[in-house]
Amino acid sequence: MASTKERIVVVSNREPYSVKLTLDGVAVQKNAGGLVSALEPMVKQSNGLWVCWEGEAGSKSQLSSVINGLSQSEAESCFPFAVLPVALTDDEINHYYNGYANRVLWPLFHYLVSYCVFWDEKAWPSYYSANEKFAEKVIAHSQSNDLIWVHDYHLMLVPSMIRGEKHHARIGWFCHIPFPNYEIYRHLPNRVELIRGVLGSDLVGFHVPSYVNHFLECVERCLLEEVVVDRNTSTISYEGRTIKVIACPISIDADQFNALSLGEDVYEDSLALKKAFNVEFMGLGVDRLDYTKGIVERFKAIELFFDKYPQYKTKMTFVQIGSPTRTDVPMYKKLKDEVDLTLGSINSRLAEGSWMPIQYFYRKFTHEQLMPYFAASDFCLITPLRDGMNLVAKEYCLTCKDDLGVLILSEMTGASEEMTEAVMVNPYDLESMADAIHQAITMPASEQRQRMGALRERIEGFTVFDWVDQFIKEFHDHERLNREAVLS
Ligand code: ADQ
Repeated sequence: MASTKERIVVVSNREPYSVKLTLDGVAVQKNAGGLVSALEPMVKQSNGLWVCWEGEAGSKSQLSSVINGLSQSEAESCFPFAVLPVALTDDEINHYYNGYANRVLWPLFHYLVSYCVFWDEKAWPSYYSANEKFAEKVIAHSQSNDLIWVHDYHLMLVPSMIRGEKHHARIGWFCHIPFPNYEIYRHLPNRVELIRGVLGSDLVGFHVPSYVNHFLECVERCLLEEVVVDRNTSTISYEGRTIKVIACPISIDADQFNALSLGEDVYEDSLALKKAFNVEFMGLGVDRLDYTKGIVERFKAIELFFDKYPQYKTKMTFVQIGSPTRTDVPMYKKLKDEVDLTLGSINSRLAEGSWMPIQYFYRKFTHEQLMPYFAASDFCLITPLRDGMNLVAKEYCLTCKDDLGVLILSEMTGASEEMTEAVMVNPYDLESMADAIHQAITMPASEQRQRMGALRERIEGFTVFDWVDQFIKEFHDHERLNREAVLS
């Protein structure tokens, strides 16, 4: 937990709350995802701050326009802590968020180098200036004892920018996506600046040990004799400071998912779903419609499954829930077309009567709405080409009724390093995925319970709240060791 004297200052691109001006006043809604729920109590108890992008200019839900229209007491009653929005120009949004962050860093860190758009000359300057704006906001509003916790690949330069102004600032950075090995990372023209940016932190966190190793390797290869990397202690000596690098796997709010799964209508709704699809077996995929999630390959594996095991035609349906995401980025529009085309060709070739091999919903579901789908599924197919962690895998395991259900998981996810009882697949190997589906629907109940029980226990034993506590504890431990080293 945070010590009593320190405030937690969270810095993230995404805002923790959505706001809307209504006739009755301001409607505030917590943004979905465990991150806000996990950090909210900590920021609130420590009287801390949250620095984030203000949202789309001119929109009714733009944070700053709503906040500016409120008195201080109104603002205080709306949010449990101070939210400090950062204003970005349209150009910055296009070239920083839709540009450098999501057309360079996102594909590259997911090993999809050919998806990177390196030719946008405004991308890097916009990324730099947007990071400067976040850093300036933190510099203007933070105090010396604050623990400043910066999140994700959008803001890799912020730690060093803050340190440049406040040499003794206490800064952590956490990366929610994979960190690639040097052979991939070296493609980045700004690879050195980004590493220097992150090394402004005292503590750097990744989901799993392999990302830690990749980062240490990249630091060593990019900065050569400027750094000393100690692999045994996972520390880096740089510019007279020691930076600790840790693996700290994010998880979910287990109590919340256990409670949601026991919701009044979940079981009945799950039976109704299977009845509506008129099948014996149901499989499920839940993702943002992102090319890293491997949805097209998954559909092709399902087609192969029905070709290889035709006895399951009309008996099994696969349901894919894909929520729209980053719709302003051209690659995402292209992916949507590709998913639609693949789906159309499979369904038109294999459909029999009213039975469809794949049912597809292109819209966002709330967690409550997902529950009956999780509960009705005999297996969940989580097959990203790469994924930092993947929380849907963990959410599914807590929602399976009586531990019945099979998780089929891509070995390219961070989750696969922890969730070893899942049926592992290579998302590029369609045949192995088709066979894994067959293994799942023929798996004896006793084996399902054994695997799922172990997965559930592990998730319940380390929740998203433990993740926050671990990061902060590691921060304090690292500070203490640094102090002791100075004294000795
Ligand atoms: P994401 O890429 O967004 O997150 P993921 O971890 O799978 O991926 O999901 C985050 C949340 O979004 C989950 O709570 C999930 O239920 C929800 N979600 C996903 N698809 C949905 C859909 N179609 N409808 C409704 N809800 C949906 C990034 C990284 C991940 C990492 C997280 C957290 O890419 O690897 O696990 O951050 O660090």
